[in-house]
Amino acid sequence: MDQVLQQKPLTFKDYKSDYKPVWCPGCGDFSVLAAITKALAELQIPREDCAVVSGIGCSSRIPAYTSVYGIHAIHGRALAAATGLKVARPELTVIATGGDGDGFSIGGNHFLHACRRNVDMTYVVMDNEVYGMTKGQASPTTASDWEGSKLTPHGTGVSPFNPLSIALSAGASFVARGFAGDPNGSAKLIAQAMQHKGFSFVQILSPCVTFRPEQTEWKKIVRKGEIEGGHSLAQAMSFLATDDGFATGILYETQRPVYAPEMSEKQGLADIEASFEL
Ligand SMILES: Cc1ncc(C[n+]2csc(CCOP(=O)(O)OP(=O)(O)O)c2C)c(N)n1
Ligand code: SF4
Repeated sequence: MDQVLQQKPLTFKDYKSDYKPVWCPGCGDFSVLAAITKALAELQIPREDCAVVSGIGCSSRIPAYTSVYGIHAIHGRALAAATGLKVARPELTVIATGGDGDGFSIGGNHFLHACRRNVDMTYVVMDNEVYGMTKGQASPTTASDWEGSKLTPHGTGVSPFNPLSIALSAGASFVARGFAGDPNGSAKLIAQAMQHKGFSFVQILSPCVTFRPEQTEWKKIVRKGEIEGGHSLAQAMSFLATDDGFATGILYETQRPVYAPEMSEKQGLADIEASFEL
C-alpha cells in the first residue's frame, strides 16, 4: 500500500543554520534574525526557494546564520546582487539585508534605484545609526550632534536622513519600520513585506550595544504600531513631516508594475564566460 508521508510544517529553527552568530551579546541583530526566520516559517517558504543576500557589516552576516541560500556580496552591493538574482531566477523569494552604512552610504545609489525599479523582493535594513563592524563611525542616519566617534569628536554637523522618507520619494511600493526589541512585531512586518508584490523596504531599529550603548534606551521610547500609514502617499508624507523615528508599523503600501524583464534567451555558463573574455 502506498504510504503518504505527511511533512511537518517548518519552524523558525529550521530556517537557522548551525553557525553561531558572532554578534556582541545584546546586539539587536539577534532579534532581527529571529524575526526573519519567524517570517519564513509563517509563510512556510521552502528553503530551496529562498535566498538571503547581504553586503558587508555586522548585520550583513545574516545569510550565514540562515539555512536558505545566501549571497554575502561586497559592501553596499546587496541590492545589486539581489536584483540580478531575482531577475534571473524570478521563482525565488529574495530577501536583501544589511546595515544603514551598507545600504544608505556606499549603497545609497542602489537603494534609490531599487525603490524606483520595483523588483519583487524585500529589503530589511538593521539601522543602528552607526558603522558597527568598523568600530563606530557615523553613518547617514547618525544624528549630527553624536560625539561618540573619534573621527567626528564634535559631531558630524550633517543632518541625518530619514530612510522611510527617501524610500517613499524614490518610489518604493511598501515602506515600514520595526524594532528589534519587538521580534514578533518585526516578523509580522517582514512577512507582510514578503507577501507584497514589488519592492518592499523594512527599516528595523536595531541597537548597537557596543558603539551606541545609549540605544538600549530605545525600548523605552519606541511606540509599537503607532504609524498610521496606508495606501495614500499624501498621508504617508504628512506622517513623516513630524516623524521622530521611533514609531513602528506600515507607512505605505501600493501596487504598481513590477520590474521583471523577460530573459530573451537562456544563457549557458560558456556564453557568460565568453562575454567576459578580453
Ligand atoms: C568598499 C569597502 N569600503 C569599506 C569597507 C569597510 N566596511 C566594512 S563594514 C562597513 C560598515 C558597516 O556598517 P553598517 O552597514 O551600518 O553595518 P553594521 O556593522 O552597523 O551592522 C565598512 C565601512 C568595506 N568592507 N568595503
Ligand atoms: S558592534 Fe554593534 S552592530 Fe556589531 S555585533 Fe556588536 S553590537 Fe552588533
